[in-house]
Amino acid sequence: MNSTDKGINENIALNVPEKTILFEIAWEVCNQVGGIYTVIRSKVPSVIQKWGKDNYFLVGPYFAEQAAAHFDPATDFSTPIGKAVLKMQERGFDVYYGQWIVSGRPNVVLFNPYSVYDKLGEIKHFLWQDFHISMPGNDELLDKVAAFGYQVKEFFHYLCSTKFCEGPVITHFHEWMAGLPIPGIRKENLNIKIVFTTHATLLGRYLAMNDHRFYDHLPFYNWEAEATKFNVKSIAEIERASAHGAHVFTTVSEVTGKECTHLLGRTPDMILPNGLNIRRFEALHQIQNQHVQVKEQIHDFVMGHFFQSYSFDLDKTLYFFTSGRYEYHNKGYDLTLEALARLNWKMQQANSDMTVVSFFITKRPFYTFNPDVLHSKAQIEDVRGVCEEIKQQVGKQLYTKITSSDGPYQFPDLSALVDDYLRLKLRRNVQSWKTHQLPKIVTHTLIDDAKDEILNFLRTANLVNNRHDKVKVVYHPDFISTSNPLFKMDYNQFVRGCHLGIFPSMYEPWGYTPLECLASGLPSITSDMAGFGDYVVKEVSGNDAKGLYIINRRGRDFYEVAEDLANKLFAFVQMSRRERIALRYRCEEASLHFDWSNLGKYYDDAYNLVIER
Ligand code: G6P
Ligand code: 1S3
Repeated sequence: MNSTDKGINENIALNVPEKTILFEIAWEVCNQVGGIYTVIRSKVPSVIQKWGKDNYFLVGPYFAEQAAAHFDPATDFSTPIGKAVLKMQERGFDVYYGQWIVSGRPNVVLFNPYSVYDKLGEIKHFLWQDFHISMPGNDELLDKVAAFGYQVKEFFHYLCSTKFCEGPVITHFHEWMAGLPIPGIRKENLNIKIVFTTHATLLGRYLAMNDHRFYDHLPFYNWEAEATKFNVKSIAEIERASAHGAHVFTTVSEVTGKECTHLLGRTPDMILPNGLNIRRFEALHQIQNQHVQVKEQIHDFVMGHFFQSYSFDLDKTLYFFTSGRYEYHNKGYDLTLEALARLNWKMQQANSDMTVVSFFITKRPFYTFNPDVLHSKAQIEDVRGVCEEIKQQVGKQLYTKITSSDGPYQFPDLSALVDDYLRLKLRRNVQSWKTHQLPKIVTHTLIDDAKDEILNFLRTANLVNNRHDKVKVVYHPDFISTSNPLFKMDYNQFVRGCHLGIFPSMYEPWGYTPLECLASGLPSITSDMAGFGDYVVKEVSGNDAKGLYIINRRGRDFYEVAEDLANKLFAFVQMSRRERIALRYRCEEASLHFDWSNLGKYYDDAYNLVIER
């Protein structure tokens, strides 16, 4: 691969002809679905700095609800792109031009997929006839992708019929949802350069989920047979057509590069690692204060959730968490659970005075919040309310008593200053709140509780929040947000209040979660099978000291790796507070490597190469 040949640390400057125009086309422009949104959005300020605002355009789908919050329509249509949009509108396309309301406010063109639904039959017919891409009739996402792709192709077709394409134009397509126009653009021989980046392969994801020896078997799969088996043939065909049609084909990590070679039949020309806009996270000396503030809020939740049954010392409690889309095996939830069970045993054997509360934040179908969890939370609020009342009463009485006493000064008995009503109220509230039941594992009522893999592991391992367990588990089957009554904070805040993120993925093209931890000043664990982990092993020296722990999973036995992970967790539990504080500073510092101002150079290199070709 080129990136390895040239040395991944080489500083490459953008070297394209003056007035080159860059379009980036992605399904997640103004439309948040997953990680690609983070890539595109976080990159905007640094791209604009290099390209200038007038030479850079993003293209995405138009969905009214998302657009209402993220899109600001233009009033000036006098530019070539504005004029092309008006032309498309004249032809009956529902297309929008304006700015994306994010840092950098880039220009965007958005196409409403529904506006050409009447032509879907014809669009699919030509996809089959021209490129052998078969699109089934009743797949909502594929329909939208086909309709969007058709409009994007028509848009570039129009631009290239004007003088616009006489100057150099680069189009950079991300992922199969946006890649579909590529074969059409090549067939029509439009005068534009094409870069395609795949952020995973769908077939790889399915295979990894179902084959524990996915990487060993990778060179031997028959893509067509496997795609048919998993019923993802259309998407595999789109991925292959996009990869083969691009002048420059790229992906996000070496790990996914290998998958592309075998499943898409083309080795990426280069690797474009994912960065972040680190400045958005930067809090410098504030990271420590923010950690303490948010940790207090997490303490509130933990008191409401656990202290109803029994208590432990919050000053000696560490918060671990894992998060991400629910792919039990791919995301390494299985390994994390096994390691936590081993950690529990190790801490018990060592008679540790620490407690670990481990959060699983993911998305599973549920009915609603568990009423007991909400009830306990409400009850502890009542207890807190009465404590506040007592505080006020005592303060007032103390003041009156001290100031109105004529005799020699004597400090009054504070307990006598609380009246019977409040004593009784407090007693009743506390008694009705306390329970003999164990604290709940899962905060919601799951639709398929009996078959849930996380719960089944915890049941089998008897890691069910027993009083004597040193490792407690809270399974939150929904992403957290400020409107969530249990945590009342967003994900980024939650991260800052924790002590360690655990992400030992088995299949992960890149993986933003550990990088986001790092940028928030939080140590985290990932694996050498995740694109990010693999990159860190090769590119960042002394990573352990920087709070980036990489678990070696490649070619190793699951239980051996689980033991390694448990040992790392145990070592973390044994660190002193002073060591944790120092590590948080080092994490934030190490995250600078991943700022787009540094990693953007790989994109520059891709654009230099596509111009050359
Ligand atoms: C920050 C604060 C310290 C606090 C510490 C707790 O560094 O500035 O005042 O003691 O966090 O750290 P811990 O790792 O124990 O949550
Ligand atoms: C993909 O999103 P995912 O979570 O489906 O793209 C992300 C951005 O490149 C990447 O971080 C992640 O590993 C991929 O899996």
